[in-house]
Amino acid sequence: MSRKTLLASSIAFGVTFAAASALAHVTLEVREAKAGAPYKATLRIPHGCDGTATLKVRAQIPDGVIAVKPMPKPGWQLETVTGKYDKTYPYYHGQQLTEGVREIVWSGGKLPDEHYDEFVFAGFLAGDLKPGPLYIPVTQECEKGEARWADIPAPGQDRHALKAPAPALIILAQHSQHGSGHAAMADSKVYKVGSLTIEAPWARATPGGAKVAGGFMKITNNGKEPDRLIGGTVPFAGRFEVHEMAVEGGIMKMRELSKGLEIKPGETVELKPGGYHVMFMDLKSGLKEGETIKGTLVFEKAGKVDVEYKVGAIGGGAPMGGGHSHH
Ligand SMILES: [Cu+2]
Repeated sequence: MSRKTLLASSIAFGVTFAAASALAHVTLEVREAKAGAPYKATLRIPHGCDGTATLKVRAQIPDGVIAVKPMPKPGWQLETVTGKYDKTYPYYHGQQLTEGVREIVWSGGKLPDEHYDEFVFAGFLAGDLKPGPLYIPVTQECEKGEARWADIPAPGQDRHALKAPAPALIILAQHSQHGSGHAAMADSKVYKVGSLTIEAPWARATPGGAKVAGGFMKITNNGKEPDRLIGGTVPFAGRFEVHEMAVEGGIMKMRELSKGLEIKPGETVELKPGGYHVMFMDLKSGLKEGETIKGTLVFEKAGKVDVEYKVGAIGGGAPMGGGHSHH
């Protein structure tokens, strides 16, 4: 092969590569997620800019993605730009988050065009995120030029027609509030007390010998005054507590809300696996899937109300943070 041919073929190769890589966008590894849950974003960088190495990657955090923490990357420096959120978001510990990381910058590394790499951050998808796409614009700064992955489709436009689409995460509808194992909830009941509405109480079946079980429901305050869920009873439990989930030392744990769970006027608070829940403690007997259990709930202002819990499958719904490892 003459030198000339070699050169010609490598040019041809180069062209093919450029054409192929133009199709490879910056994308998220996991492209669907539920609102009201943690999310790990893995941004996949398939190539540089026009054949040159990537030196910096910036990710913009959209509204509704809160409590963001970037994952440090060997060989890269990490910077975050923090700022105010578009509004106040409820989070674990009954915390109200008003600000946090809005942009992440990985810099000082060098990702050659012919290599692939991933940049990761963890965060929480706010419970009120609307189902549909959520865009995470990414900018790659390279030895020569930059690539901005920030195009967002206009209404009716096909995302795939975009030249440099922003990585998209599809927020899934929470049509089944209680996750799987919950067909029985179709005929769920609504209870009223004072200005409160309690919808579809349910509990999880317990494995043999379990001493605790979780109860879940939706509570809406239609009144003008805040109220609090402060307690309740079920006949088969020694104690009844109101719990929240909180991250402690990187591990999700549950703990008692000693002042109860506030339901503000006009608000609906959902008790669900992985979030607020009521806890039946010191169980005298287990809960079996399919049965109905009677109990009461006690509110600070509205007082006492009788409810019935439907018992769903063991582990039905989202996992509760690795079991009941509290107390
Ligand atoms: Cu609990």
